[in-house]
Amino acid sequence: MIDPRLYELGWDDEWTEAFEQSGAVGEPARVIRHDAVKVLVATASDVGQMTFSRSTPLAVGDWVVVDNETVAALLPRRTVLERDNAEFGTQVIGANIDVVFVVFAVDRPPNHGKMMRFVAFAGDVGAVPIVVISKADLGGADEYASLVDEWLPGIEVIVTSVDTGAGVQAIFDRISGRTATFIGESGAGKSSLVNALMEEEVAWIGEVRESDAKGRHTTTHRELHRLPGGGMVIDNPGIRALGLAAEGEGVEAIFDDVERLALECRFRDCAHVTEPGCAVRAAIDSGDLSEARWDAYVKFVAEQDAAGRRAEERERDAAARRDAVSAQKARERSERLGD
Ligand SMILES: Nc1nc2c(ncn2[C@@H]2O[C@H](COP(=O)(O)OP(=O)(O)OP(=O)(O)O)[C@@H](O)[C@H]2O)c(=O)[nH]1
Ligand SMILES: [Mg+2]
Ligand SMILES: [Zn+2]
Repeated sequence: MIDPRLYELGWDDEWTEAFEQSGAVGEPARVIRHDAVKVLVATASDVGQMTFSRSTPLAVGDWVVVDNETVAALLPRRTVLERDNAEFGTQVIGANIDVVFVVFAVDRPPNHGKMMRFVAFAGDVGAVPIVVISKADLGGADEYASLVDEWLPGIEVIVTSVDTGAGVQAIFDRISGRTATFIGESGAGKSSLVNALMEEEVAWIGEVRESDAKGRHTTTHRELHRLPGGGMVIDNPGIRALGLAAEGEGVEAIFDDVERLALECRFRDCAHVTEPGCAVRAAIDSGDLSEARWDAYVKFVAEQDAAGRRAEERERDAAARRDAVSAQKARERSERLGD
């Protein structure tokens, strides 16, 4: 029997199904915080620390089955927001996230490339990306919003200010009882928005140095917060640079118009340079597609391809290491047998 209070943590009937299919014995719980060796989980009635086995990497937002203060099973993730980190490999930001708010503050110069990158990243996992233009009380939000309209047609924009309270209700409405996260650069105002939603200060807010508007990285851990009135949010440390994932729908999603156009070229392998019947060139010539947008698309695709090659290389290296280890083990075994 599922405790109805679980639904306040983001549970739904599909999770009941996944739980039953897992065959795991114990109580469903959600990971709300993750430390090196322990996780903090919430069950329907309680919050507590649990140990988990190293072979089951967990992330904030995961649904697990707990038994005897131990995580017994991980229910299959619906979405995983993760980023490629050259140093540490893949880093999971959060699991089972429905909505990603990509936050940009008006006190930094607008940069459409950055915006597209963050939105593509959110779209990669199948979460709904929404752009938030924060600190609107400082002025200049319109310029930002029109840049989003130009470069990210179809993506929703919410203009906010925690000083005036503008847009906070709209964010709450978009979460609508589900699980959301906030991503963006340090100092963008993510924690401030989370606090505004919580109606109290739960996350640490940093001071922005006035001279250069560079925020310190004040949010250092991820934690799932429960909103009064329903819904869950994960605050995130600031992200400075974001690489594109090798695979994923993000780039396709933000360049839907360009991809559709390319399908209309006469030749299937059209390089969109000098080919006759090229729909892309025709659209650029007629002004339907801006040269700048096309260039951005070409750049994003090239970067995605490069990420794909790097991922393949890493996979090949890992396979070679596995082969070397098993060859070594086989040698040791035969030496022991020989003794
Ligand atoms: N004027 C104004 N300032 C804001 C607003 N929202 C946030 N700030 C200020 O911007 C600074 C950074 O806000 P945070 O919420 O800590 O930013 P963050 O995105 O969580 O930063 P990291 O945790 O470092 O990634 C703080 O000094 C806030 O007071 C706003 O709506 N208006
Ligand atoms: Mg923060
Ligand atoms: Zn073409």
